[in-house]
Amino acid sequence: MEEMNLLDRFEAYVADNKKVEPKDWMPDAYRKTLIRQISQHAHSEVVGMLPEGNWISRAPSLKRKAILLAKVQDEAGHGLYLYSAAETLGIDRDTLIEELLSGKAKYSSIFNYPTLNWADIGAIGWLVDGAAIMNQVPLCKCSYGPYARAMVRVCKEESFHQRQGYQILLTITQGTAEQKAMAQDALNRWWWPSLMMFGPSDADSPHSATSMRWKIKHFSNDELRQRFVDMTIPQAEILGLTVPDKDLKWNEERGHYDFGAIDWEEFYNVIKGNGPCNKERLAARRKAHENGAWVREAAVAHANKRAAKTKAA
Ligand code: FAQ
Repeated sequence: MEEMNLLDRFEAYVADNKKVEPKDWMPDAYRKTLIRQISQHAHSEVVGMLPEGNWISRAPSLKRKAILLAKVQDEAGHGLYLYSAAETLGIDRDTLIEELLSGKAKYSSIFNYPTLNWADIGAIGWLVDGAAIMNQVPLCKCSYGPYARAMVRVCKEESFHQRQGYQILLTITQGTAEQKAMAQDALNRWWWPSLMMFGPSDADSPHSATSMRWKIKHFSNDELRQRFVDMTIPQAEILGLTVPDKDLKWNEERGHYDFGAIDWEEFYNVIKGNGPCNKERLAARRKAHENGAWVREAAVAHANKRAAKTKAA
């Protein structure tokens, strides 16, 4: 039997739903696209702390504050798991952080929108975490072992996040007419950016075909976006809120909701760095990085001291 070359063997291996581990042979393009996706995902978790962090000191009660604080800390944890997963591919964390801070690396478009009022915190949990789960549950089956395993825990936590957001909105929508209007306003502003989180439509998604063949992605951007719309509309109805899309309607034949056209110009503008908060977000991350320099230096000094002690012993 003719021997299969490494690439063919790799393709057959992932097609068989087997996991690739850090020391296994993998094509350069597989490694590269995973570093790209996992690091972008890690940056998103970390930058994603900023819009909600903005409301920790202004949460309406001690209980809401404690919940929000825990959620934002969870996002930091997700960033750490994901940076660690990316590092197993042979890239170091300093390089990844440098790529974020220099503006070279992308992070999710959604975190470049402002949080203007408390209802926005509900909308982020409900829609942004809801979209994140829809996209990330299939990643628990990603062909790359360390990423898939990290995603299991991330998804459990995101599920709690989604519920806390929905519960905030459920409370607000049962309040005064003014509170209900605040919730509607939040939905109006977060709806379309949440749909954009799934990425460009399939016809314009350069990475999807290969990533699906390699079982990094199991569903296309449009498939997941459609699932999200189908799941979310009944939830909006329970809240008594209206999704800001005049073209939205149930399509009996397809068994899905039809929805209006996404403003892709806005999406590409945001990912190019020109969204409402891109500059503010990167400035905040740069400042946090500078302020944390002494912690990194102290950790290195401590590690060196311990290493010297072990050597001397
Ligand atoms: N924003 O060919 P595709 C969260 C880029 S975490 C910015 O379709 P792919 C938790 C894409 O990178 C949210 N850029 O690419 C949380 C590529 O650019 P490149 C983040 C985007 O990789 C909640 C180009 O467009 N989740 O929310 C976006 O096959 C609440 C072409 O796109 C993940 O990262 C976008 N929305 O599919 C935290 C999940 N979409 O690299 C705090 C993992 C696309 O060639 C509070 N990632 N681009 O320069 C994925 O599943 C995929 O990477 C996609 C994009 C689906 C995002």
